[in-house]
Amino acid sequence: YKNPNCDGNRHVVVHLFEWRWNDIADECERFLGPYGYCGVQVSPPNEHRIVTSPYRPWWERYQPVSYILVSRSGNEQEFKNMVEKCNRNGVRIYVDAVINHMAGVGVSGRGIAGSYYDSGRQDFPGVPYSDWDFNGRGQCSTASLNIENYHDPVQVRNCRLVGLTDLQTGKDYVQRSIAGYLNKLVDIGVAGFRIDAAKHMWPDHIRGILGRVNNLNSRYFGTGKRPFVYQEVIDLGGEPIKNSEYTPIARVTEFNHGAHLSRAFSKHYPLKNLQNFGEQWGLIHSNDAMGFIDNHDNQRGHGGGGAILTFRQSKMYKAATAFALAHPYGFLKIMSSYHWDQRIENGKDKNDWIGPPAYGDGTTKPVPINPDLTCGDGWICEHRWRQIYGMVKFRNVVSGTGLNNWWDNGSHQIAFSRGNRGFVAFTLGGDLRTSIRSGMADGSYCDVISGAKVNGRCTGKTVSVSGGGWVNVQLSQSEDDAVLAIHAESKL
Ligand code: ARE
Ligand code: CA
Repeated sequence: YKNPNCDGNRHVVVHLFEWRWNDIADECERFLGPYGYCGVQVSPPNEHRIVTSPYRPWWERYQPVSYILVSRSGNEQEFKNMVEKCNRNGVRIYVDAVINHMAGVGVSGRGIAGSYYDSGRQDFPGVPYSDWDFNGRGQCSTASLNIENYHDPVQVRNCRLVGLTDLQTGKDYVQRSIAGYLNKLVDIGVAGFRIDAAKHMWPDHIRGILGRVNNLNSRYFGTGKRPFVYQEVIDLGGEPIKNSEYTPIARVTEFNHGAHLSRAFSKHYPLKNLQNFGEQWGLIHSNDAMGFIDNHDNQRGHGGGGAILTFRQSKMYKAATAFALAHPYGFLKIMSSYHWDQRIENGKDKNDWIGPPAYGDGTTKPVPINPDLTCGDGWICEHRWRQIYGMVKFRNVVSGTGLNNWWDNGSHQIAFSRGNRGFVAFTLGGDLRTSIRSGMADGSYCDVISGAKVNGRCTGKTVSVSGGGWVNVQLSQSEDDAVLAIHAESKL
């Protein structure tokens, strides 16, 4: 379950948070395929609650009503078309699987596909699940039936996460229902899953469910391939539940990866400290990790939080992302966000619920593309920022090499090579103008941060390597970016 099943030499996933299936299909063809992305994490595709107070928050999609493939992003036919078109363009689809729970208690009505539900009675006929499929007094000991104490692992698994009706994921019937949903997706051609709220499921239950999941569709993946799985377990230390309980099963989200890099690129400590970044910093093994700077929760103060860099601190964010993409650690995911107006009161964003750009009736807007490749209508599209897609390509080009020729100035300036395939330099403190040893062949290269190699010419800074691998680094503190990067395929 740890192999992402990428097509060819592709290594990075993008989370197209709240995008419609039709837009993702187009994006695979016009951008993600050509620019070398491996795949897309999509928002939950199953039927969910329609929340009207607040009006249509993004988080309504984390409240399942059934496993019918109708959601705010589109219907089943649109989902199938997307998977087909993306796979045809070499881009994989990973589904955010919300399987620990159903909708929050105390509401009834119809979900977005029209299925009736009554979460007060724990009745979800669209699956169907009934009261006896959920954890109750027999399994959860808190008076509220909610998780009240993260230091009690039984509560964390058997009680309700923020009031969400908690499934008995150990039950044969529940496992079969969940596996039925995942198998439908696998048969359509998805390449894997993010397991939402995996911390709230017993590891053995996840094992049991995955054991019932089919091999990937051989039409796209060849025979005998298992889905890629990454489990959402927030382990920032200090709680009894450890990500190491989950790494024997499949990959795990490594929240400390982005937390450390966010602190480093916010200058909480000198960049030179990153010399031994990785497992030596207490991170889980590189092959077990799904790494990222920010995600859809912690970019708005949900789930984990802390001083996480986001698109709002764009220069530092691009530099932190560039470091992550240049460094060999982990399998990586890029966040692709939409804009919302923050309203911070007492340190909390009152607008943390705001959903995607939408029309008055709550329907999500399409993603318009500007001539300079950026997106309009409130879609941020970090994955289309030149500094980010340039480094996604860098990661593909240097794949399989190690980290060599570490250089630092003892403080906020660093540089390193990736074998003889790539070289990066960073400064967060003062101009960086010096020659640094690299593994690169002598010649002229195009810096893929300030520009790109287009038709053999460089639209950004040209960088010369001479004298047997010495890079003439010219990177001033006042430039738009704190990074310079060249690779074997940006040679002029
Ligand atoms: C919403 C409302 C709630 C309401 C509930 C039920 O906001 O007020 O009670 O509905 O009606 C998302 C949102 C939630 C939202 C939920 C359902 O973030 O606000 O609740 O959808 O609509 C923990 C979990 C972790 C989880 C984070 C958010 O361990 O798994 O909380 N992350 C995933 C998703 C979320 C999603 C869910 C799970 C639920 O990524 O987007 O919630 O499907 C410490 C602990 C962490 C803990 C963290 C925050 O750091 O170590 O384990 O994360 O605190 O509590
Ligand atoms: Ca649970």
